[in-house]
Amino acid sequence: SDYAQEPTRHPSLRINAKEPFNAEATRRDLVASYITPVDLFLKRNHGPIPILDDIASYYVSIGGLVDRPAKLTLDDIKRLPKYNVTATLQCAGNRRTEMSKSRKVRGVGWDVCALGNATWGGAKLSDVLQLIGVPYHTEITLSGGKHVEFTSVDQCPEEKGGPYKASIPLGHATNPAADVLVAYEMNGEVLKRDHGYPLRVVVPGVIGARSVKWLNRIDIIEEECQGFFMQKDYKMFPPSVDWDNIVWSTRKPQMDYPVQSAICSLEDTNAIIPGEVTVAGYALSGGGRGIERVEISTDGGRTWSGAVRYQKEGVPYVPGDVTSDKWAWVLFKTVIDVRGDTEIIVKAVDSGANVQPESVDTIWNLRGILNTCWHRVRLLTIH
Ligand code: MTE
Ligand code: MO
Repeated sequence: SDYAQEPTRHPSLRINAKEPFNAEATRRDLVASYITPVDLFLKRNHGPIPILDDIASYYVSIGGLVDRPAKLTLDDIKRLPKYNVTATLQCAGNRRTEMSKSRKVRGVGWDVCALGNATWGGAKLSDVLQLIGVPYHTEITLSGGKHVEFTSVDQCPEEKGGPYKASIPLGHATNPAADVLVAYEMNGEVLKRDHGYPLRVVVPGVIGARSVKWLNRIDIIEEECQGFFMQKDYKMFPPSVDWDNIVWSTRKPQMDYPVQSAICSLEDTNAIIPGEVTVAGYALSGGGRGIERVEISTDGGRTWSGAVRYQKEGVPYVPGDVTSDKWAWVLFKTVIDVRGDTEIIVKAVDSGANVQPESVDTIWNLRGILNTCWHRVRLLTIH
């Protein structure tokens, strides 16, 4: 079968779909470290994992509306200045299972761990584009190019139109401060096959779907990418739109993700002995917005208390500070004293003062993306 040569994976992963392989870490594993080990990192695929081990003949074609089309080998990319960017990659489908409980949605079910935080090593896309004659901060080229399309080698099922593709606006791609990478390393090691070996794009602050793995082509194009995952998926619709009245063209492809947080030290329902309970998890927002507050409530959202946030253990997290990783999640931790049955709620506020919505119903959408409602877990006390 097409899936006869899949890589081996860590046995502790929670597998949500086997072929294509889609898996997430357990909650406790996910927040055990600020940097997610590669083995435990979200694996999100739409087809079999390609094998690209003939590096001598591998190259990325750069073309479209450019004067100097090029073929860049892995060495060409490695000769550009190398950057290490710590960025969280979150799938737009994170927490879909919970959304589906409110009203059924279509798509692979995910618990709260469809994300991971890694240090990606590679060249900046802005430098790659400069190499072929597109200067920094270009929103439109003389030949009318406005978007940068990434095409992969992996073959998605036929109805989803062949190789996986996505695009981002040219202004985003040519902004060196946006830290968009053509990456060849993950956590200081050569990128693993599951995560896009030999080259993948990493678009920090944007839903994972735009970070194309197993890069084959980069094209400057006039209109945004017309691929399935840009035009017929990963768009955010209001709750009134369902499969019988959807008009895909009425919405733009989703880019930034909204503010998000989840508790990972506890499952949805937990039997506990009364006493101190650790409430720990992650919070993040899109577009490079930091996390201003993480708040916990044990009275249904009437009152809230702040949780300690950190990235590096022992270093206070200050959103916007040059020492914090602007594209990365923050972890939080607090200890509460539990006397009887309790519901614990977490919500985060980002540096744009955006807050997670209280109820899933207000953000329900037919594809079950961007579930960012308050995250709740229940403690049932055993006496
Ligand atoms: N790139 C290719 N070529 N094929 C894919 O199926 N999935 C996308 C993105 N890039 C995908 C892809 C989606 S939806 C997500 S969330 C991320 O890759 C997941 O990256 P990861 O598996 O490295 O965590
Ligand atoms: Mo995704």
